[in-house]
Amino acid sequence: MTTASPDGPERLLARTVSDILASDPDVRDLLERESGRQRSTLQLIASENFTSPAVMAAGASVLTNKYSEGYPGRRYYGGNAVADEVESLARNRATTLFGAEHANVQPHSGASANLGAYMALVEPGDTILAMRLDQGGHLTHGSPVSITGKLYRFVAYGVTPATPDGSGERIDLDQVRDLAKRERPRLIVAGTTAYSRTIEPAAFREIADDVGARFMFDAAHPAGLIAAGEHPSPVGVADIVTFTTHKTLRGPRGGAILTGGDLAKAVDSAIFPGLQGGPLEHIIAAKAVAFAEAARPKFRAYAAQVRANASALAAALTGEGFRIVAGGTDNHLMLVDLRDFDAELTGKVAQEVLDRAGITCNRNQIPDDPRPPFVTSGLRLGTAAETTAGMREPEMGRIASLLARALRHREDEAELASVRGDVADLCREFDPYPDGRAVS
Ligand code: DSN
Repeated sequence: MTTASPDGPERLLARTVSDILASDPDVRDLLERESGRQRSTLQLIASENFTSPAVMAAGASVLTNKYSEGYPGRRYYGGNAVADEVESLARNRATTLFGAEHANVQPHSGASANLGAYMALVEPGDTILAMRLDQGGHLTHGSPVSITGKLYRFVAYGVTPATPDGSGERIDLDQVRDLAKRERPRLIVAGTTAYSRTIEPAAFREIADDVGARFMFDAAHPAGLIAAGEHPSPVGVADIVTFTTHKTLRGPRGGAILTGGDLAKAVDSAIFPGLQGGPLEHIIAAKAVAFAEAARPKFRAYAAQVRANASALAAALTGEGFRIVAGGTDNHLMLVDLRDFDAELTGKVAQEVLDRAGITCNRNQIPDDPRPPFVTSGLRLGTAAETTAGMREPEMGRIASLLARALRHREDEAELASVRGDVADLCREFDPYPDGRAVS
């Protein structure tokens, strides 16, 4: 016999989001449209993925109702017995997954995680050495338009020049070393948003040690690859590792920080009360689900396939006449230089054309791009999402040919409609939510 009322939480959890949102058809219809868009077009944005229904269910749970300022065992509100267990579970799963001593799972985003790491490691006005945004870095690595660029004195390194054989456009470690010796930063940051090659944490550690700097690794992009052993782990090498949970790691939208026990208190205080208020315990529950999923052997196979698919896509695009920055990819993403394919084609136009053809990606500056950031000469593509949907190497060839067809015939609406139809057929074969639970 059950004592739950028909509208109690148990009942709500048993229903689909669409059923529940019958009371708000405006929002229900928007969610259904977005679900349809994600499932009928190709998702090639390198920072996106399809979470499991279990991750989504935890993120849509009753924990959204709970205030839990503080940390497990030290909260400023009552009623946190369950929230404490949820957050402890997420922390334990994160430390086990990555082999870290301490995890803070409260950052609402990668940007919050990075700011928290800076607050734990340096003082306003201190010098930080990080990668230039237009060479593959991130806004929070000191862009003048980010609060990070206003609070700290950033000095930037970049990549080596492009070479015809593809051996260039690698992080310029000689430049990192020279700048570190000249500028004496308190902190060196490794980590990128648009870099297709492996980043060696040990090389940065050595430079940081030479100049007495701390070392932070922003693993937002490769976190899932690191968890699966498909990218060298910065854990135990860097003083602090920040990451997002929604990219290759395939969890809910959010951030996290890993560190040794020595910096645990500084990191925790930086996030709360330093930067944030109440943690999102529903999202923390979803992070816990994702950490457990990423610990399974199936996830290791997934991450290996993500990389194999990225290599296959890069090779197929090269065959279509595109230049791949840095000559290819070691990870889940690639930067496509459009100029060899068509000197007139900008990243902005390519992104818009591909949107019309049902291929979702983002324009991106390539290293030393002659065009401004809003226009660009490149596209960034990633394979994390469509690998989740089940695609493998043969589908990467189909994607490259669809993408090239759309861009070659970009003035021809009938041809774009035909590509869109072929994209929809491909997506029907590889539906990430085959039982229709995209919003539940
Ligand atoms: N917006 C993320 C990305 O696309 O890589 C970085 O914050």
